[in-house]
Amino acid sequence: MKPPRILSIAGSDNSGGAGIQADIKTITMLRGHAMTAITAVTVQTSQAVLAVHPVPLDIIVAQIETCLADTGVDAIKIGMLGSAETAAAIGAVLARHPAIPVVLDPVMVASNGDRLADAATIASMRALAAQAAVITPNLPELAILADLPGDASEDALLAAAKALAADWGVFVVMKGGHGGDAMLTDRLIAPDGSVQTWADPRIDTSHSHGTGCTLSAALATGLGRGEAMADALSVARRFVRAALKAAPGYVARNGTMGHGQVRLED
Ligand code: PXL
Repeated sequence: MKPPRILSIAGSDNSGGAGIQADIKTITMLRGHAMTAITAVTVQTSQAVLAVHPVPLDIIVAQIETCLADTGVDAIKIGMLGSAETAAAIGAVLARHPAIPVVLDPVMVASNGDRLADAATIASMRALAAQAAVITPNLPELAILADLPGDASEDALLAAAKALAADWGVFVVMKGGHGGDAMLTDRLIAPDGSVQTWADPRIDTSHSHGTGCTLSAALATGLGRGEAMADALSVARRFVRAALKAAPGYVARNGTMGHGQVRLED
């Protein structure tokens, strides 16, 4: 079988740990063919996003359309959108390709704490979510999508995730990384409200820059290969955990994961 063709629509992280760069490494390590539509060029360090340079809308759309028309696309991962207009334009393209599974990572804040989406972009994410096969919010992102306060209980967040899954007809991966427990629990909520749970000891590292990008790119790669949602998520979680354990530690904190060192077959 040929490698699955995975299109990442996301922002560039010049530090190489997150965004498009994390996606290309992840898709490649999982034996997919990575293609890109860059929405914005960011300038960032492990500590801060210093600048965001949006890519013109027609160039974003042209990057997507050429991949679809030429190589072909088995699955799409969407990360940083950059603007509400970009989200709407991507939605219009996706509407013409309803058979391609879409993983939407509702990127709002970089792991160094800087914002990557304004209020209008977040509002337009909701419309895009209804076109996705699966969305992958962390706990703060889920609270914002569901209009809950930032200190909402995990029970309230789970109920909200079930409601979003039903309303939008999507799977919701409720990522537990921002929870405080020593056991990290990720949940997969199906549109019918059924829940599958994965729990593992939290990996003790401060180098978690790019975990969300990496998980969503890995999930897209599995879906593009034709794997069922739960199977693709299992592999994606293993990939993230292995890359976290392999983080090289170039900087004091919030450094890159070790994508290139992952050997899942070991
Ligand atoms: O992980 C969120 C994210 C998404 N996209 C880009 C990023 C980051 C975090 O740093 O840089 C481009």
